[in-house]
Amino acid sequence: APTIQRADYRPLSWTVETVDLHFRLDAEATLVTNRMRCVRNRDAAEGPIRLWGEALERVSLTVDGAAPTAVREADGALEIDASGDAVLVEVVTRVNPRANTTLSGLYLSNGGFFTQCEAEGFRRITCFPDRPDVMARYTVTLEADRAACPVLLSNGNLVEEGLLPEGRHYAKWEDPFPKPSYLFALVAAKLVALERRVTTMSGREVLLQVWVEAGNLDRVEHAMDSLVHSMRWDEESFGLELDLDRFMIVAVADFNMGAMENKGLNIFNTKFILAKPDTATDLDYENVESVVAHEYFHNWTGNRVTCRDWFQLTLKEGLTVFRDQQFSADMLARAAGPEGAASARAVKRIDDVRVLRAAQFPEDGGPMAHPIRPDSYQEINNFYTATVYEKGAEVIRMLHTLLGQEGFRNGMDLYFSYFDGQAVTCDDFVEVMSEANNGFDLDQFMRWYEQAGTPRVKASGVWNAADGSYTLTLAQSTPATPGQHVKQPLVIPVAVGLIGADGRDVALRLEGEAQAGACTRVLKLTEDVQVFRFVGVSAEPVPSLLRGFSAPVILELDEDDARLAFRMAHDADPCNRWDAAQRYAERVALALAADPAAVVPEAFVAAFRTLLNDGALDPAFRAQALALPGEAYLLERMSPADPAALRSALVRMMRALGATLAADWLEVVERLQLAGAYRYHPGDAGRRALVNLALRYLAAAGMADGLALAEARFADATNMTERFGALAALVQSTSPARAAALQAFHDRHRDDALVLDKWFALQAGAWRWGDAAEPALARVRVLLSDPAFSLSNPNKVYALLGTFFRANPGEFHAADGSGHAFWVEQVIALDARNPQVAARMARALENWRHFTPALQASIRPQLERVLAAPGLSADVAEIVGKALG
Ligand code: B3K
Ligand code: ZN
Repeated sequence: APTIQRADYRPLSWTVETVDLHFRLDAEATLVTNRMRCVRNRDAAEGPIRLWGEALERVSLTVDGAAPTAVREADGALEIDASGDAVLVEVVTRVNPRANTTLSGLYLSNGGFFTQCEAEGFRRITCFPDRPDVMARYTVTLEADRAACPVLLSNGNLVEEGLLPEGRHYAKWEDPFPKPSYLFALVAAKLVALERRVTTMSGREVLLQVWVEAGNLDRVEHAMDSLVHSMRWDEESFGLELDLDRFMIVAVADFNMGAMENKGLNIFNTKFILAKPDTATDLDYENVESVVAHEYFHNWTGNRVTCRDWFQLTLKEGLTVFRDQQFSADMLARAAGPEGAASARAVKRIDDVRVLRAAQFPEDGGPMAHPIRPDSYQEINNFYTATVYEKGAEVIRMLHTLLGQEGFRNGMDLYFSYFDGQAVTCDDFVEVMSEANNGFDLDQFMRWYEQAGTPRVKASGVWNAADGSYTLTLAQSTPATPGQHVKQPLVIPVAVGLIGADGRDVALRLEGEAQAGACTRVLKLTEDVQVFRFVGVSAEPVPSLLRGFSAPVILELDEDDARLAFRMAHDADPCNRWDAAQRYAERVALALAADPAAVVPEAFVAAFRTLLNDGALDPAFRAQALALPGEAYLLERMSPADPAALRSALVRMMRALGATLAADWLEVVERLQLAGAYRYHPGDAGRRALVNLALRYLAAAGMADGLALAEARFADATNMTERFGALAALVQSTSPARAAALQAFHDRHRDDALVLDKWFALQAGAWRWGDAAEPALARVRVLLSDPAFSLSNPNKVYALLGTFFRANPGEFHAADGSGHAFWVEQVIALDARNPQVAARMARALENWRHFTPALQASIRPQLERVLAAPGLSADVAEIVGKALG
């Protein structure tokens, strides 16, 4: 596939003002009539009307009612010569929703019709200038069989509906706001809605609906609450109000990603809508809340102001992830109450950092490394990445840190006042932030949009007893990434604290300042190397750097074990306290991986014990701090990466921590067990998380009382968080109760697709605890033929294959290469149905060059086999091509 360059952006010669769409919905042959008023773009070079189309049967095409005089096909687009300033183009196309297994464009799910258009799915529905910089007003008429599809939805307001002959009916929708085609949506299905009427801040009454299949109506309350909370939060935090009379969410079981922010008609993966205590875990509840918020927030950051071209994707995604992170932190803090608020925020921040390190750091260190605003792509769907989303959110967070809460808000206000209703760029956003803050210099800051790779910040400190000064030297560098060999220094906000010997923070005073101020300061690192001198430091301090994870960098600081243990016990910044535990665990894991005979150091276990038994610490925080770092992150830190050696190290650590601290874990379970009805509440969730973690350690160590507890808890659980936590502990152990528990879980939830996804994932992710244990691959193969499994359902694929490929490296990278051969089989099978899903799975091997020579030798021919496969999609070809390139 050709590579598309950001620098090649040109406005279209013709754009679209209004679109009148008519759908005659039919499972195999849907007829789409598209009448659009095309207008000449005075700001662009002269040229033809360009319309993209894909997987369409074109039935007819007229311009101002007549056959067009000149039509050509060029680069996959239709080019039509037209004269004058405006013409009416009518295109009639026929599409086959049933045959559409890509889940992009118009497709069927459980008998209903659904669409997904971002990024380029609209061209699979009709011929159109399918780019985000073409914003038009849409009128949509849907016509379908009334019995099969009683509910007909599209964007905006319902303006007309009625009956038609032969058991059919129709509905007409009008969206008052101009929008790009990627925000178009329709739904025609048999659904029911939970409704709520709320009043917006300006006093308008709006109707909220969450549409699901009738059997799921008992699990939409939480999604609806989340929507109402999101609306309130955006009003209060940003002064942004819902701009429509009606806002709809629809849940669908077959969906490529999490959800989609179509104007007024968000379409969601059921996974991020449905929740009730018996089927959803605390994490599911949290995810529903944040994804509902994310899509809702897009209405302003994404829809009202959208992206000029797809290279600018982080303009809406990084910003909206930042907004949903802030929202979740506020919600958690509010629920936790004044005492627990700070810790609740920190736990949320730690979650976000964990995701960044597990998903984005490896991406930034591999063949797909790209700046948050990429310079080129072959397939845009491959660039909905952790870099664009999560690192993009970190970049916005740094802006927020540099400008302050008020400065950031002023910038947002100005952004909307300038660009409402427009399709703009990341430069526009950063410029407006600067303008709203007295010309705050953000020129160098723009490099965060331009450079790929995770920056390293190397820190060293020297305390001078004679003059009571502490000199901190910070040096930055960013490793080369594909196509980018030379890197310029970035603006890196480094939040710093100094901890005294008593464990308390020292009030900070930089040389030249009149008096000491706060205990945490944000230093601005802008050069390759910079020196900061603190004065009035009467005893040697322990530095605590990058507090709150103030920048998306890797901090390199020489700290011995004792220092890490000290910070684990005393760092006033919870993020850094967690990070100290992670660093200590990482050091132990890498040492154990390098030496099969090595044992877990006692001092490490003791440091864990201190944290575990610190009753002043919120259980949710302890659960975070006592969980070992993720395998994906650790593999990136290992050179060469050896998944089997790492797995053996982690098993030894789990066992040592479980056995040595058995009494402590048991006490935690006893103390923190909750009685009474389930409620989704951060305090309760934290307790459940720590109890589940305790069971994990106890079970891993094979402690009889721990296993008995897990079995009892599994049997008696009254909610999914406890039931699944206990089951996970049993599965990750040598317990003989393992198989029966899995079976019981399956039987109890056999009709529940989302719960079965958990059941698939748990088995695909299982480690091997005993010598006799079955390899995960053998189990995965069996589960592939389970009647509940389907390669056509993305959630199933992510649960079974995604977990095995991406979350079980110790098993996937088995030395005999069986996992790699299986990967080829599955990627090719998936690619024939759904290239986007296949490409996601393909990414599991992209960092193969970090592995041991033996694994590289096993993987390379498999990558080559995929690349040579006939009919390979552009999606997978780009991933595998870059991996081999
Ligand atoms: N904007 C969509 C993602 C679309 C992905 C297309 N491959 C969901 C979101 O980020 O909110
Ligand atoms: Zn988004």
